[in-house]
Amino acid sequence: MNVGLIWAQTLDGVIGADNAIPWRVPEDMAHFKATTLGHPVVMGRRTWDSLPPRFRPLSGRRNIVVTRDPRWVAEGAERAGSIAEALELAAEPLKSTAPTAAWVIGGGEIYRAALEYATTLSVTEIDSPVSGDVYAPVLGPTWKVAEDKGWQSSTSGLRYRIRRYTR
Ligand code: VY7
Repeated sequence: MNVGLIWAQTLDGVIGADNAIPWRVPEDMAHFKATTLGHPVVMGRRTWDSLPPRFRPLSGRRNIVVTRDPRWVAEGAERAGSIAEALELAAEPLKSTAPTAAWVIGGGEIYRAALEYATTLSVTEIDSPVSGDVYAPVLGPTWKVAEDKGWQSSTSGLRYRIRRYTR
């Protein structure tokens, strides 16, 4: 099973502020949904909390939440005690065929722990210098840009570009 990480960041690497994404780029949300739909998604408990309740669990996807709290439960989510356990859960077939890919969707602590398992990254760069308190992981030199859709203009007025990395 391939493991991908998907995030959106400013050019400075900011991905979050006060447990939220500090910009609104609808085209990136659509890209996020199209990329992850039909695949298991792995997220940290804080990211689960950050989703507006009406969007939890993320529809059309197995939602696996990583937390050290053994008593944590939420409707529509499966709990895992570590990234490794989450990826084992994600790889086990619920339907007739095993999943080909899982997507790790955040946040900062989870991206740093999951990077060693990943072979694909989808990184949206937002050209807006907003400040924040959570950062994207630092990428080592083995990661190469495999696709770059170039700068695009959002209806929000912000410029963004979507890059896929592989190694
Ligand atoms: C997270 C939401 C947050 C706030 C309001 C609505 C990239 C993104 C993420 C995570 C963008 C989000 C949502 C959007 C997705 C909808 C449900 C509602 C869906 C990420 N590149 N971009 N993100 N939702 N990990 N990586 O906006 O979600 O998918 O069904």
